[in-house]
Amino acid sequence: MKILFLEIDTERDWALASVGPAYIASYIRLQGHEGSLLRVRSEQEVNDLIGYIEKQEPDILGFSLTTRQWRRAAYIAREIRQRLNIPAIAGGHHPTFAPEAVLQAEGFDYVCLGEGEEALAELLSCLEKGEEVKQGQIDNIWVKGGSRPEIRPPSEPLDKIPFLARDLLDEQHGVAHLITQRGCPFPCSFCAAGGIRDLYKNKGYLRRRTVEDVVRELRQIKEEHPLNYVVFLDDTFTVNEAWVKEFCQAYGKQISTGFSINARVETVSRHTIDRLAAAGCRHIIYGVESGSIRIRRDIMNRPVENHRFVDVFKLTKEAGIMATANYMIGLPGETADDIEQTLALNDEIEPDDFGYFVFYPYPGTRLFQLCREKGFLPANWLELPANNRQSILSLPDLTKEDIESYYNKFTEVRNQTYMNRYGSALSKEARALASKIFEESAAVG
Ligand code: B12
Ligand code: SF4
Repeated sequence: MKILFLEIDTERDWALASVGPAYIASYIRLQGHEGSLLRVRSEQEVNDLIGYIEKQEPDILGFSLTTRQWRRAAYIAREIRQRLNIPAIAGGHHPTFAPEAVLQAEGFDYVCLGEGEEALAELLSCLEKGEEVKQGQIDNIWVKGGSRPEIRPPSEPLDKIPFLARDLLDEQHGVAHLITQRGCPFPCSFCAAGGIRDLYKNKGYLRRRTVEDVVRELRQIKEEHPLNYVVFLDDTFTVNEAWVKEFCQAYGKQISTGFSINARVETVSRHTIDRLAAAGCRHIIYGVESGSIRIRRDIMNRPVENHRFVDVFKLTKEAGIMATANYMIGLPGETADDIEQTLALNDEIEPDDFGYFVFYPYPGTRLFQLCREKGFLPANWLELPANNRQSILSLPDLTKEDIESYYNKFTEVRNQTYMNRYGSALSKEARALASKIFEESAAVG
């Protein structure tokens, strides 16, 4: 059987395609099926897309979806269905947490809840035999018109899952992306990780590959392609100190290419940072989220003190690692004063760079539930853009205009910080161009 995954780009074409299809493709290829991916670029005409699909003659189409991709994906799936009769399945975070809405839409026949490797392989085998897939027949697969399926236990050990099919990832310039674990143990209320734990009823979702397996994948990449940089996509790379220690020793000796990770300040110590630096770590992205302890503790379920951010950013920079902070604004319960505290914390920690996102209530998160219960979420939320720069919420303490104006303020601060640091080294024209790029990069968020 031949599955064609469609990667739906929205207003921004991400450098990297979704990771889910690349895992699934390598798994189903071992069973004799074929998997490929087409990026549906933001400017792509639907007619061209349909022509391409016709030529490829897939047996089934696969959509891997975040909520941001949903609106365009629904439009594309409908257009395809009106012209071609090819079954379609959707998986990923959005279909996992909003499955009914996906199945109600024209053009989708199946939804995969949670992990997809084994579930899709079973679905393909069934379709290959020409059998009709009955409701409840395949765990994790929700058939249109049927009811919620059972969820199979998470795949383990993770080492048994074949390495990512890199031909589906669209990697460029010798930058390789890796994942060493699935799941996150922390309870942040804005994040989908808690919803995934609930889906698996808290049983065994948090798993990590062995260091040996991760290094084996990297060595294989090095043998086949130039390897210039490694991006670890794990939510929180530093979740287990002993694992990180073992990793740093092996990576430093056998790979040593520069790499970046995502981390939480709560999970790093001076030792960890120094070890990471010695192994080749060049960049750590920390979720700081808010400068207001009240918002972090009472709304985000993350009771960490401000001084921890200050200390960890200092240690990271001293170790020669670039430190980026990510912030959110426009959360339920947040006031203008809280956002001012975020800007003040940013001044204090002086990150090398920072990202800023207007809060979006992703389905499957605690804050989604809260927004719905409190009436902050509009009834037509699925029809609104999910782009992290405009709020879709009606909040009591911040208007949409307040949030937009703070978003612009973050853009201004970021622009100004760059100009103060590097502006004197630039010509007048280069400074004007840099400002323009800042404005535009903020606009695609
Ligand atoms: C790496 C990553 C990225 C990468 C790659 C995107 C991707 N989807 O893979 C990049 C940098 C591009 C990215 C960008 C964004 N991301 Co992101 N990202 C992640 C991250 C940290 C890891 C993904 C991962 O580990 N995948 C590993 C694989 C194994 O898991 P998986 O992707 O879930 O896939 C499995 C199943 O879902 C299923 N499956 C997936 N697709 C399909 C398709 C089919 C047909 C089937 C059958 C099954 C199936 O099978 C897969 C294998 O078991 C996740 C958090 C997380 N832990 O998942 C956030 C996450 C997916 N991202 C998120 C968000 C919000 C974004 C952005 C909007 C960022 C922003 N500005 O805020 C953009 C939007 C991207 C877009 N294309 O529009 C949210 C999505 C929430 C939601 N409901 O939409 C997550 C869950 C984080 C969070 N905040 O909670 N992201
Ligand atoms: S935000 Fe990061 S640390 Fe918090 S639950 Fe999500 S992945 Fe884990």
